[in-house]
Amino acid sequence: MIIIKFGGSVICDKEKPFSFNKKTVEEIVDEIAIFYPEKKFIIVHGGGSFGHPLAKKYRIRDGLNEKNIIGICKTHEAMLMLNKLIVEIFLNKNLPAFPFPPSAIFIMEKGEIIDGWVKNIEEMLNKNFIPILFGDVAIAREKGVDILSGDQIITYLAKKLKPEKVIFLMDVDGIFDRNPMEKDAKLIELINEEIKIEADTGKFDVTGGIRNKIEEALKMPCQVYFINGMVRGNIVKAIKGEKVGTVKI
Ligand code: IP8
Repeated sequence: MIIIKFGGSVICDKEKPFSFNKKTVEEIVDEIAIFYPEKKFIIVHGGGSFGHPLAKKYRIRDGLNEKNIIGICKTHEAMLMLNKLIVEIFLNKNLPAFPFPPSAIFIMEKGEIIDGWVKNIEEMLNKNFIPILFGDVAIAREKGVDILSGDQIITYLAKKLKPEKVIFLMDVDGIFDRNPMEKDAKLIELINEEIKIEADTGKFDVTGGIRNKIEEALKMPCQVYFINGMVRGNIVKAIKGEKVGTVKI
């Protein structure tokens, strides 16, 4: 089984609220279709320009309060809308995509998933469905509600379901040693403990987000790819195990 994250910046235009990159998603799904049903897939997509602007507007990270209860529902509703657009593309290509809203599966505490019910996902997977999850709002023990990111879901699923690999689709070629927009930015082709130590000691100018990705990749009990989801052929390469983007073996 392979878990693929559709990064928010790949499926949406970050600058435009409620924008959806339909053609890009169609092309991504075409690459996945080449391997189905021989390979099983779980898809997790990000919030993109549907979830993030609303999560910010309603201050969901602050937790549940009397002022934001409707906003929490609206954020979840926006994620359902984005999810529907993605699921429709799979179904139109005859691929049995089946949505699993994470708010109905996971419980969080201190920003982490502490509990989740993945039995149904496993069963559907065994029956050849393609479960589709997404970044969502979720119940959180101490603050009522929190944002649950697609990346956190993937770490949890990877530990529980032991996939053969996880592939992150990004809008850049992988993980870089500094901001990829900078002139001298170098792609990190291989992630291992050494790279993590170099990142921790500040040898790279990696942001918290990137350092976090390296740490999470090292925790996953499988191959992890970070590739550019906008470049056609990359997903095929990653699924076949060829050299592309950044890899944690
Ligand atoms: O884009 C965020 O998911 P992510 C989900 O995977 C919401 O971090 C609701 C903003």
